[in-house]
Amino acid sequence: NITIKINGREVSAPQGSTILEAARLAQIEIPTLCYLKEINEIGACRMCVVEVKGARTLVTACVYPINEGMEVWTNTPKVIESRRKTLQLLLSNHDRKCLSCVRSGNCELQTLCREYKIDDEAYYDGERNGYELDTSAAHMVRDNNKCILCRRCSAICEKVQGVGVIGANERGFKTYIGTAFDMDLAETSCVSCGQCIAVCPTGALYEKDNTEEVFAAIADPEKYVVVQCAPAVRAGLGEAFGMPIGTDVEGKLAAALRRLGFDKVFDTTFSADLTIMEEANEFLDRVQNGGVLPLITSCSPGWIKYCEHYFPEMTENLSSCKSPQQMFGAIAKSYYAEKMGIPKEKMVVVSVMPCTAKKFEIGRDDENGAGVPDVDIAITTRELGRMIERASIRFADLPDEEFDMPLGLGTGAAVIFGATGGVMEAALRTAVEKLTGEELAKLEFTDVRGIEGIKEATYNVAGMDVKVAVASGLKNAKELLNKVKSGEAEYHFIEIMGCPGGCVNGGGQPQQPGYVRNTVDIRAKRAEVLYNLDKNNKIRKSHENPAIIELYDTYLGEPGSHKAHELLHTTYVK
Ligand code: HC1
Repeated sequence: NITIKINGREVSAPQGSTILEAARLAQIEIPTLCYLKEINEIGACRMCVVEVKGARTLVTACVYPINEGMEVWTNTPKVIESRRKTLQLLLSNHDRKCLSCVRSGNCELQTLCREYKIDDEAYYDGERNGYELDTSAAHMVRDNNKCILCRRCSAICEKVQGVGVIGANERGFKTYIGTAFDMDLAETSCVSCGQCIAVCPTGALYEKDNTEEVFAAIADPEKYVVVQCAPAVRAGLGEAFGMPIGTDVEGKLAAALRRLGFDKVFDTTFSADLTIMEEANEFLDRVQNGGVLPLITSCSPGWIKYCEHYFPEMTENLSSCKSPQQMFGAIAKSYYAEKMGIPKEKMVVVSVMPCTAKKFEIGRDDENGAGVPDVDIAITTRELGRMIERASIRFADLPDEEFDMPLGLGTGAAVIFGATGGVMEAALRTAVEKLTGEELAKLEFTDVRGIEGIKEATYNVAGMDVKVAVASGLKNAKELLNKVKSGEAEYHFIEIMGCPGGCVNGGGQPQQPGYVRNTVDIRAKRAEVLYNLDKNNKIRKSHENPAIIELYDTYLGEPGSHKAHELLHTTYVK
């Protein structure tokens, strides 16, 4: 370790640490804006400047390494003046319509401006870059007028997702974040994961807002509006109301949706169980009849788009199962509509998802099992938070309520879909019992749990070694698939989720500021909510969900039946 002094206090930190890291070890906070640990460590924004004894200028703490005996001051008048100038300069070319900005209240620039008392935001006003909004993509809007060029978006797109469709164009004052050749985002190989939105500190990147459509559908007496909620929403929504990361709000979520006026409040866990029935069946079929292996999961639309763009030769490995979101819509508009005597054209299916790619998924081809679109409107966890605010619902004061039946009944296996490894674990609980014909002694497949980017395990099932792998985050997916393609690794079954950590860390979840992202494992805390819900659920295997059993008995027949194929399976483009 190396010992230095920060603000007169002795601090010891490992060799190779930066000033920022050493300060954090001693609970001394230095403000940052562009810095994202291990993703964007470029010292560009200069918010983290500090004074170092003997240095000729202020240094950027996020990239400056410590050395023995160094003396650092983090809050001198000189430091504060420099940070104020940085903020004033950023504001001089910033769209300052903060009152109505989607990020007002949780914008990192706004917070710093308040903390540094920037009451002269026009101080450096001069020439402005006026940018047109890019609204071409189904899932998001890019507004460079609010961009501060921190490059967190392009870093996560390239380094974590391995996609790299946005980056800095031009130089100097003209620098802006854009696509190659200034194409519309919709024309690029953007996979709609929304990770760029999740890390954006300002309102420069945000999801397409579909909340008005939802309010209008609810208010329309001609419409029967049902809502479904993805597993991960209950592990993230509380954060939109200031609750600690890792708060389970399942009961309040159901209560809030009911108060918003939906006719029925259902749960995507129902159709996650259904997905397991179909996918386990598909897996066993491929294993027993020499089908294409490894089978790869298909519930994450960001991953699907990535596969189609970057690994088109592997689309045959994709499960033909629609995602639970889409299966839910297909069943709501067929089985449920028929049972309730509601014309399917009158039914509006809204989904609340932790994911921006779900907005894209609802418009894909072959996602209209009942002859009408499976899902009509997909909103993110954040949009639901805004709807709850707009309807003046006091979220924290809501009682816990239950989802409606029967499409609100899901098992413990289904709720863990929202964490990386969860789909694999859920599928194994069903596939192993089907293969062996015996009840599992232990339901937990802990090897596939945890937030590591790539996990693998081998299970001996009925005399066969079943090799499985799990990847989350598309760069990890790429690494895994390249090993499969080269023959370096061989698996029977692979789960891939587009977002690092799975849906709990989806691009549509409430944003946490950089300093939280850098110091707290958000993914693990949210995943814990789901694993606890699984543990406490009386039913923990998809094939034991009574609502699913009834659906097969009275409507679909067997998993993989003709009717199941018509409603619940889809196709891909190469
Ligand atoms: Fe997901 Fe899924 S787990 S993809 O992350 O398979 O979005 O939560 O709803 O569809 O169930 C997302 C989450 C979600 C689907 C399910």
